[in-house]
This record gives sequence, structure tokens and C-alpha cells, in this order.
Amino acid sequence: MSTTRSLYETLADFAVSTWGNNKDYDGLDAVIMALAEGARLVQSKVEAAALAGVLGSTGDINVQGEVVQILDTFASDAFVSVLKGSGRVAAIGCEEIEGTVVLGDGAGQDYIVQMDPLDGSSNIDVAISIGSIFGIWKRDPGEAIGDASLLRPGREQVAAVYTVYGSSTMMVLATRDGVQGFTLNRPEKMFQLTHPDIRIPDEVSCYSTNEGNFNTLDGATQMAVLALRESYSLRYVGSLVADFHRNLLKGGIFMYPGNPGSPEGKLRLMYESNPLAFVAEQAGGAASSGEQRILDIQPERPHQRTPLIIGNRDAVEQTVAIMKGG
Ligand code: P6P
Repeated sequence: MSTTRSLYETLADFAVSTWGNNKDYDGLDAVIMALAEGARLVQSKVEAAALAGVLGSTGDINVQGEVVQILDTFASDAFVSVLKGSGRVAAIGCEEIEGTVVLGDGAGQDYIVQMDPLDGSSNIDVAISIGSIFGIWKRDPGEAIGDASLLRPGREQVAAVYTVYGSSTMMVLATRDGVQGFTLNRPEKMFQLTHPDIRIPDEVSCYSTNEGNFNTLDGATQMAVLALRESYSLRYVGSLVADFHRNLLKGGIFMYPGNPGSPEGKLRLMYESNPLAFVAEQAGGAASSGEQRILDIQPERPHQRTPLIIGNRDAVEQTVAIMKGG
């Protein structure tokens, strides 16, 4: 029997301590436990995908214009199902679903979840780490639920979660009390607290960007990449969650900037950049679009993209300063 505290026990500790006195958190534990259950379902499906013949695409194109992988659809359906089952979620925004998933505004349905159910899914076929990303907002009571109610700035999140399906399966939970890391104990079917109070190291070990895009960048952004190239080793998996998670634990900076052809870059604001920016800041790091703090961006469209520079605070600030011509 493991001696480390389980996710359930950790959430119970929160409920007794800071959460207990803050209505902002009523029922949040049920949402997080639902995400943990969904992550267990997705992990077992991803692990056995090749054996079960569920690799590859559905042949559909999603709202992003990307080919939908079979596992994208599975993950999306699985997380919608467990979040609905929690009884605590009013609405969901999802990378794989164009409109808002409205679950209801009954008593206790107090949360809004924005999610990328399976990020990096093109890497599944080659057994590279992928993950799921979630931002959680408290619904404004009495507000009608619809597309507009999901367009909340990231600074209003009450929690953010991501999971990494890699050499081990981890779930990282950020609240306004800090960042906790849990590892899935598959035999015991539970996540256990293995990385309490995560803080991004002051020492930067690596930078992560797609160097293949270098020639598409404007001059100032090229200068920023050159500065990183001169200072750190390059580590780039091509799965946002995997690159971010390594940089969070080891110290590093990830950047997916815009360029003159695609000024908004590739990554999405609501369910990729906002949740990870919340995690980064709660761990002592920073996240910028190059123009402003990610968490301060006022969303205008559910699937809007943003440039993303995220990780160690000093490295982000130095990189953004160079991008601005400083
Ligand atoms: P590129 C995966 O498709 C993803 O959305 C992120 O997980 C990842 O960081 C990025 O795209 C990689 O994009 O253009 O470098 O292949």
C-alpha cells in the first residue's frame, strides 16, 4: 500500500483548509476527481491504441481544420461524460467541438471547463508523450450559459489541470494555493501525490521552439530565438504538454510565436495557453503573448489562437523584451 497521499486525500485536505472557507471552491473537488477518472480512461485507451486498432484518423476535419484522430474523439467524449457525471459543470468549451457543450444550470452546476482533450495526438502513432489540458472557471451565478459565458480571461480561472501520458501518467493541478503533481498508480487505480508544491526552478536548462519555423519569423523574434540558442540546450518534443511539463520541473522556456503570415501563432488561448499560463504563474513562472500577459487577454472567439512564450519568469521577460526590440 503506498504511503503517499492520494488525489482524493489531497483534495480533502484542501476542502478542510483553504477551500473550506472559500465558496469559490464548493464542488471543485468533484470536478477534479472527474478529470482524474477521465484521464485514467484515456490513458488506458492511448496505451493500448495500436493493439485495439484505434490509431489513425476518423477521416473528419475539426473546427481547427485539422484531421481528427480516433483518440481525439474518444478523449473528448470521455471527458464530456465524466464532467457531466460530476453534476458540477454547467458548460464545456472543447478544441474538438465547435460550439458550447451546455450541460445545464441546475443547483451546484457552478463550473465552466475549457479543454483540449488530447493535445499532440499526431504523436500517438509514434508512442511520443501526449496530454490533456483543462481550465476551470467559476460560473457567474444567474448568468445565461452560452458561447459568451465561456469567453472569460484566464486570470479568472479558479484551477487548471493537465495530464501527461508518458513514461508515467501524471496529473498536475494548479489552484490559487499552488501546484501539486500526482502520478497514476495503475494497480491501485488512483493518482498519488508525488510532486508536492511544484515551483519552476530559477535555473533554465533548455528552450523549446520549432527551429524549423525560424525563417518565417520577423527579425526581432529571430533575435529572441538566437539569444535562447546561445544560452540553452534545445529540447522540443512537438507535444505542448510534454514540453511544458519538462520545463516546469527542470526549468526552461517554451515559445510558439506568431509570424507575419500567422500573427496569432498556432496554439489556442482558451484551452491550451490559459490553463498552462495559470499553472506557470502559480509555480512562480510567467506566460506572455509577446504583447501582454496571457491571463489578461480578453477572449473574443472560442477557438482563437495566441502566440505563447511560457516558463521561467526571467527567461520569458528577457525573451519578450528582445521581441519588442529591447
Ligand atoms: P509544430 C500539437 O499538434 C500542437 O498543437 C502542440 O501540442 C505542439 O506544441 C504544437 O502543436 C507543435 O506544432 O508546428 O511545431 O509541429
